Amino acid sequence: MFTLDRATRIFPETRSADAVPAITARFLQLSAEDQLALIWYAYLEMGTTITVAAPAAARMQFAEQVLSQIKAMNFAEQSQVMCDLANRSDTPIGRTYAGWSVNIKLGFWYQLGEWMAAGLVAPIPEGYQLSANASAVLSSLKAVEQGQQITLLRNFVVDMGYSPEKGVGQRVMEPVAPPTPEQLRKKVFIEGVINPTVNSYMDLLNANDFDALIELFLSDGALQPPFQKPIVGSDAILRFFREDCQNLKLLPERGYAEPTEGGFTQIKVTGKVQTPWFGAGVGMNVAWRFLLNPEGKIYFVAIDLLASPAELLKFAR
Ligand code: 45D
Repeated sequence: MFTLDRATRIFPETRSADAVPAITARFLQLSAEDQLALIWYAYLEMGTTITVAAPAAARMQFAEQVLSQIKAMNFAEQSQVMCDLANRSDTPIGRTYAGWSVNIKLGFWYQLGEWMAAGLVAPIPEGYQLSANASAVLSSLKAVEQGQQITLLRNFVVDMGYSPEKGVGQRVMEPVAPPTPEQLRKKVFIEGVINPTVNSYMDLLNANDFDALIELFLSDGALQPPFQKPIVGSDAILRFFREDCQNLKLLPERGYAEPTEGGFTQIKVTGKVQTPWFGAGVGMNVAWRFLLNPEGKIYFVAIDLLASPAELLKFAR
């Protein structure tokens, strides 16, 4: 029978973007000053080709207090706050930050970036010289696809701050918006796959209909986001959907389904995903690897960020 561990290894020919964990590991070796400057340079560079969407006010309200506290500080204090976050130091702001959902963290940095550019928050010192290692990490980052670049930036931001026991404690998230009304929903078409569960998965996630979406999963099912451990159990998966998955756009293109042991079915689908932060500006190349039980419920699904566009067409038979 399938165990979670075995499920994670279905479709082993799928190659994910190894550059992301590799560059992240090198980034984490850098000093806080280098980390902040590197992100700044990368962000500026990306800004010449893609625009990040301003976060909605509903999201920003959760970071507002900390943001105004920072705005009232002098430059030296502001730089210290940012270094403390990068250093994961135990400070009140570091603790508050760690409790925020990914999108609140991104919104917080978005605002600081705007203020840095406007001269309201301490900029990266003029003429700041990256260390040789930091320059090398920045070159590597610039060399990968845009979808991998934004994943790297997101990773950098997510891991900052201080959480005494990772993952535990009060989590602060933006409110969950109501799902898209029925008449406005669109349906995906996946070449090569006719499977009601997989199609519903895509359509319900695109409609932000998380309560219906979670019904597709077995109660002990698991979902593995890119570069993360599987999230196990429908309660935890539902929380993840509500917290991190609003307004995603899934654009599956093609796939392949085959029966496997115990009456289970494994299905691989490839296509693109857009994040609300960059809209149609960045399409990330992804694979979904589903394992469905004989009743068509999801026992496991992994989402992989693919190494290259060539992976979109790779279906070993
Ligand atoms: O430190 O089927 C400054 C799941 C300098 C769900 C800065 C999914 C100083 C199931 C510039 C100010 C979610 C798994 C910092 C599918 C400094 C499912 C600011 C996949 C930090 C398909 C930096 C979804 C800033 C996917 C503002 C793959 C950086 C979603 C901003 C991927 C970076 C979403 C932003 C990604 C990055 C979003 C906004 C990768 C956003 C990335």
